Amino acid sequence: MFKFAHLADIHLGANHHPVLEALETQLFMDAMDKCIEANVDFILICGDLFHIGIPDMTVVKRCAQKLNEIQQHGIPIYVIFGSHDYNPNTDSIVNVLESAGLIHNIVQGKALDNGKIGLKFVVDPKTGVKLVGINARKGGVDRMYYERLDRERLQNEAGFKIFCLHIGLSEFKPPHMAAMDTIPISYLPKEFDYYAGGHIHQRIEEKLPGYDRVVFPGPIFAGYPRDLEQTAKGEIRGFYIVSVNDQDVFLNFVELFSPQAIVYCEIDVSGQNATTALSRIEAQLQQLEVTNKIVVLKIRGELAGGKTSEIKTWQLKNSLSANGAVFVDINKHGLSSREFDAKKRAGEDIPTIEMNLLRENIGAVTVSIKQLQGEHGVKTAQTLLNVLRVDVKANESKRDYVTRMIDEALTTLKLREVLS
Ligand SMILES: [Mn+2]
Repeated sequence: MFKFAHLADIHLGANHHPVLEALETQLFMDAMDKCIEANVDFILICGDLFHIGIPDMTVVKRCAQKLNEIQQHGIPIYVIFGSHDYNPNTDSIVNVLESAGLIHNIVQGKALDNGKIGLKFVVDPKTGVKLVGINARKGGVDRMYYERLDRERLQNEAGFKIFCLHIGLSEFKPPHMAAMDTIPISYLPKEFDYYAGGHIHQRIEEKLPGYDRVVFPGPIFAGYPRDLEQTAKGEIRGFYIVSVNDQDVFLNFVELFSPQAIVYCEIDVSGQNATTALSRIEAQLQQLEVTNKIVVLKIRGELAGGKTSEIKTWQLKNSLSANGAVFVDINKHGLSSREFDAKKRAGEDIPTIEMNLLRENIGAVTVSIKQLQGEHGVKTAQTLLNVLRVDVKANESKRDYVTRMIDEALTTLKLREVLS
């Protein structure tokens, strides 16, 4: 019989508010202590141990101390790197911890003669468990690794096998993560005893023919405000301790952080003017019991008058803090105002509004280049807008982002040859 722990998406260093930062640290320490108490044979961390490649050194120091304590107990920590662990220009802190022998990256791959990618198993010396995995990379490079994976050889290997991944699977994509890039499960080799997932910030425990145990523990706390919101709505955060006894595999989810710690409140202010809305929100918040709680407040709807900025975030935060809240997150993404958003009429989405504005104004463009005139001009402008509105990718350096933007803009304007 043996036991292992499976964690992912710890995101150390993500939270800067003192209360959240303390919780983030505490929950990681708790998780590690529970692994020691349970006497696990090894620990798996499937990506995103840290929130960024080079985090605050105090965060790193605390983590390294704890990893050292785990090592003193003779428990190896096997990892794959997540999308957040990757640093484009230099080594990340996970590379440093690996060099120091505190964690072991299990990814050992090489290109095979037939164009496929072969992965080598890492065997845990104590239990004989065989581990393989793929590190996450930015820009979908890891997707290509999965596509080219030599699955057959991995499938045929005997023994208790674990496949570690840090990518979403199309079959198990939560609806609120619809925009996330995923791979079909058929990219993974079949017949592994356990598929240890990371990257999806939600607990998932599933199976499909050939894939008996597909498990994503989700974060142990929160890498983003949205994680807090999901927790407030009922997601319990924690990790897995998996016990294996001959043919029997038992999954035990260890709870670390529960919705009781958070008060979630969603207020719709549609049809009210800003002043009335603010005082009604204030009144509603006074009804909440928030002492020693984290508060996640979502304000949405279309104001009939006034500006959205008149719903003063600082004022609401102050009154909640005065009532004992330890941290307040206010989300106004779904809030708009009819008066100051007159262009946005019912049924008109942003692309339509942009198209109409471009058509109305294209006549003012006085250049002889056909591509920039009339309907051609409108199309070019809209394509350029779409290119320029793309956000910086997770862990993309500012320099890489600027280069990518310039490059794509030049391609859109067909200026690349002219300038090269
Ligand atoms: Mn993550």
